[in-house]
Amino acid sequence: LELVFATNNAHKLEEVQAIVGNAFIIKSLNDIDCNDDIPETGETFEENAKQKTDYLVDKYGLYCFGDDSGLEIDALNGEPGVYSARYSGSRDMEKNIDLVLQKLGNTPNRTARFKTVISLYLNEQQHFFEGSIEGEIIEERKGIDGFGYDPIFIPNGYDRTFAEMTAAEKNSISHRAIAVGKLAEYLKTK
Ligand code: ITT
Repeated sequence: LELVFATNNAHKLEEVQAIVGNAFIIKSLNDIDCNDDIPETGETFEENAKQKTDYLVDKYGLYCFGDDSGLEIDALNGEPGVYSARYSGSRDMEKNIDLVLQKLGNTPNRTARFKTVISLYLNEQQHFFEGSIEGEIIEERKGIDGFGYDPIFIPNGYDRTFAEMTAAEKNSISHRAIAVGKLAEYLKTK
């Protein structure tokens, strides 16, 4: 089975490829010569994930999946949430992380979670698969691996950030690993 992954984020592509192994074949947007910046205007991860697959279905009629994800911080009322990629107004992750740390200041309540919702369009049917991981936001960056907000997030039960873990370690516990695991289980039944 071949599915197009509706993402422009090379880190997501790499993580999902590593997680699925040979369970199914992933084609990137590059593989189908699509350079489009797919619109994301929804208010929930579900809506945005569906917009990504709807776009490919409408334009190319392809079976595909999309990942919409982000970081929800309790003390910021769930922000950055669906605005995670552009929280500071740009995709500059230095600025996005600075803004989170500045807004949190030295508040003791630092609980947060990463969430991923995967939208799958296959055989004329729409499905969603979710994953989340609880943790906390630390006061300064640690680690250089991973991407996005990984340097400031420590998952519960660990003493290192996602950015201090190997890719294999992050990919065994992450929100994305959980959602992709559910996707792969579902695809096995097809
Ligand atoms: P596509 O829409 O093209 O897939 P994107 O980067 O715009 O790529 P999202 O709209 O889903 O993706 O935004 C998610 C943002 O949340 C992402 O840019 C990161 O800043 C952050 N994020 C998502 N998953 C993450 C992870 O595993 N580790 C750290 N940050 C993550």
